[in-house]
Amino acid sequence: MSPDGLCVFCHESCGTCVGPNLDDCVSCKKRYDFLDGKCIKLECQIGWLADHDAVECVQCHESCHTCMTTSASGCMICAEQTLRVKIACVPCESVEGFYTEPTEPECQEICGDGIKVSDLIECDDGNLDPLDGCNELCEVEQSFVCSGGSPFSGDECYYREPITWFISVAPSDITKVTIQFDRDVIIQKSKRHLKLAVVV
Ligand SMILES: [Ca+2]
Repeated sequence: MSPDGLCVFCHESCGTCVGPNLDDCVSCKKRYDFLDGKCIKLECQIGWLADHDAVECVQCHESCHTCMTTSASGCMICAEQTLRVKIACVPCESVEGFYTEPTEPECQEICGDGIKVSDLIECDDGNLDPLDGCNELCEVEQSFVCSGGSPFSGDECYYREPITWFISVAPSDITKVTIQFDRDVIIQKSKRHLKLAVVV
């Protein structure tokens, strides 16, 4: 109330007051904290948490980007180069199949270790060899299909186009037969010896 007996508004930060000024608050509005006779709003930067009892910003645990409490299990968003496992954010290396790439904020999946634990790689056939369906960057190669990759097993890759092949016979010697394929193939020896009869 003013000296002339009229009602006046409290300061916008006050819940109740004895005057209109910032330092006339008796109690604070919601989301304001009482400190040194004034109601203040704690604005904490990312990675810090408003402690309304101590009326100060406190740092989140180092594994957190943002947090609800300052403990290791209080992260809302995990810090860079960590992964959430149950309630905690742990370094990439703590999770099988992942590693830390120093220049990347996200954990990276290991390529070539024979397991596939995320969608960060297309395939993992347990090696870094190209031309077998899953290349050295763990990308599915053209015309291949890979399947079976899981946290417990690697991918198996198959060529999805049928193989085309040609047979030719040397005119000078009909016992010499040439078979040509449209791509590299692996010739497996059969236990049975087959005689081929070539008719020209
Ligand atoms: Ca490969």
